[in-house]
Amino acid sequence: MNNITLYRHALSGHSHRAQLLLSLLGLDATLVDVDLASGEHKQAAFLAKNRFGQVPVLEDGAAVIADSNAILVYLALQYDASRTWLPDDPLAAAEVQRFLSTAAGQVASGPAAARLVNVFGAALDHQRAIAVAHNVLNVLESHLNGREWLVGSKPTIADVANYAYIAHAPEGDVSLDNYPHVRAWLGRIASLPGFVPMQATAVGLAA
Ligand SMILES: N[C@@H](CCC(=O)N[C@@H](CS)C(=O)NCC(=O)O)C(=O)O
Repeated sequence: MNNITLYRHALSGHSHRAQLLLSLLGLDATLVDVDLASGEHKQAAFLAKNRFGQVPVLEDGAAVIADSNAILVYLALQYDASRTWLPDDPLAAAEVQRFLSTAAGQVASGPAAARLVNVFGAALDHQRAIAVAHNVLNVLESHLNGREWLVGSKPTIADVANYAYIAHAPEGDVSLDNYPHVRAWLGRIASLPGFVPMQATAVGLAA
C-alpha cells in the first residue's frame, strides 16, 4: 500500500503534471491543496518540504520530492518497472531530458507565463511570453510532424511534462489554431487510460 501525498494547486500546470503521472500509473495519492493566495507556500511548514516555496511537492512515505520534473523522474523510476515512461536507453533518456528542459525552459517562459498574466494577474511581459510560446509551438509542431509522441513510439514523462501548459495555452491568449500536429498530440495524451484534465479557468478555452 502506497502512502503518497501531492501538495499542489488546482490551477498549477506544474502540479497537474505530477497528478497526471500518478493517475496514468494507477497510483493512489492524497491531493492536498496549498493556498497560494494566502501565502501558505511561504510559511515554515511548507518551506520545510520545499525551500523554494513552490508547489508541487510529493511525499512518498519518508521521501519528500520537490519540483515537478523531479517528481516525474522519481515516480517513473520507482513505480514503472517496464521503464516505458522513462526509458533506460541512453539516447532515449537524453531525449526525454531534453523535453523536460523544454518544459522547464521555453514552455515555462512562454505559454505558462502568458497564462500567469491572464489567470493570476502576474506582472510579466505578456507580449514577450506570447512570442516565446509561438516560438516553442513552432518547434514542437515540426517535431511532431510524423511522430505520435515527443520521444520514441510510446508516451513518456516528456509528454506528461509538456502537456498542461500547452493544452491551456489559450488561457494566456496563445492560440493553438496553427498547430494541428500539436493539437493531435494533446488529443492522444487526453485519450490515455488514466488521463485526468487540469481544471480550466474562466478565461480559458483549454482543450
Ligand atoms: N521548477 C518548479 C516550478 C514550480 C512553480 O513554478 N510553481 C508555482 C505554481 S505553478 C508556484 O508555486 N508559484 C509560487 C511561487 O513561486 O511563489 C517545478 O517544476 O515544480
